[in-house]
Amino acid sequence: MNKYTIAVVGATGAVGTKMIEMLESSALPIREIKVLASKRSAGRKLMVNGSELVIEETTPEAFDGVDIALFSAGGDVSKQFAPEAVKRGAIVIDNTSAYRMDPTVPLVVPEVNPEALKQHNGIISNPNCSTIQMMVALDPIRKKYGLSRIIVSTYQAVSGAGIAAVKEMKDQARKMLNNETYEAIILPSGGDKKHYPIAFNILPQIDLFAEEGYTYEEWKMINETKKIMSDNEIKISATCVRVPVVSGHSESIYIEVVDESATVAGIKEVLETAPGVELQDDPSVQLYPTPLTADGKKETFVGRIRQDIDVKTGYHLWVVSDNLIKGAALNSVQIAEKLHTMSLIKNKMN
Ligand code: 25A
Ligand code: L14
Repeated sequence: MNKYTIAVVGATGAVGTKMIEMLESSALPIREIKVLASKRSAGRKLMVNGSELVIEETTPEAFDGVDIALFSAGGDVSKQFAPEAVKRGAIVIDNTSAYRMDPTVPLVVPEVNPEALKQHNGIISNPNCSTIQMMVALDPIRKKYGLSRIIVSTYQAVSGAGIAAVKEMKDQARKMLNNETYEAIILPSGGDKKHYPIAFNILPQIDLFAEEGYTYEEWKMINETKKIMSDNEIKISATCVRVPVVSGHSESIYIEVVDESATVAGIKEVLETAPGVELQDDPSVQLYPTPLTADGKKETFVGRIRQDIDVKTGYHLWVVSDNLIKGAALNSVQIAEKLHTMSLIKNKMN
């Protein structure tokens, strides 16, 4: 059987670390994992599958002999090195926003649009974490009842902003509890002018502000949803909010379905057997998903399904998933697995 050499770019980061974990438990035939990061981390060692791997600096030559490269080191690193990896015959699965809206690049959630992989030209984009879990929960409903509108408010975990942001939140919390002075350096966005504490707080800004008063994170959810669902007509709006949670994004989602015969029971039945979904919905025993119960899990959890009070075809859902797992690392590894089963990877050892 073919075995692949897989590179993880950004291997020391919040997402890269999880990518290695997901590869360790994947059924993909793996010859070798190469761990790449910035110069800062080169020479440090990481334990992978019981053996010590030395972190290498990400350079064009580091991709020689690589079959699959998983990128999660920020958009600039992807723009600089993804074309170099492709030039050397690797297939790139990119977890940043660099190529997601490029019409020649498939944007894939394997449960939803795996067939888009057939059109790849070397680079495949992994959608934004908030978009992925929303697609996993809503696409089965759309397939059964049609979907005309989505209004989503997110409650996003700090780990999405990287390891340093989590440290910042914990430091702030410790200092606030001790009545010490604290500082805010990273959030809401490292690239913006002002910074606010996240500990014991909520920030209605993720990423920078863009057109019409929406942030880039909100535009990503809007545009990526249309691309993944291949539906430019769907009405969708998003409000993205950072909450003081370490891992696990939560979303309050309002949808309008097309089919008037839809019911709460029907939607539950659809989600009961939907791939990647676990229904946790029983108010009588207070069963609903939370970020802590979703932490470390692969599934997208759905609960609190209710019909809207006024709109007959309107429904509300509460959707939670681990942003570093299904939202990033797992989805990327599942894309690699799909490429393998669909025989879409050129293997150098053939
Ligand atoms: O919006 P974008 O552009 O798409 O951005 C994506 C970014 O969002 C994060 C992810 O950060 C990514 O960088 N992210 C979180 N969730 C995501 C999701 N679902 C997500 N992105 C997409 N989808 P991250 O924290 O997970 O990972 C950052 C990794 O990037 C590596 N890196 C940075 N520059 C690089 C690079 N790798 C290669 N070449 C470059 N030029 C980075 O590796 C990390 O792995 P690192 O080794 O440089 O950093 C980790 C070590 O370095 C220390 N450190 C960090 N900053 C500094 C530093 N030391 C000194 N000075 C510093 N300024 C850390 O302590 C750690 O030891
Ligand atoms: O576009 O929670 O994938 O800060 C992932 C992390 C956007 C921001 C992306 C976060 C980023 C998000």
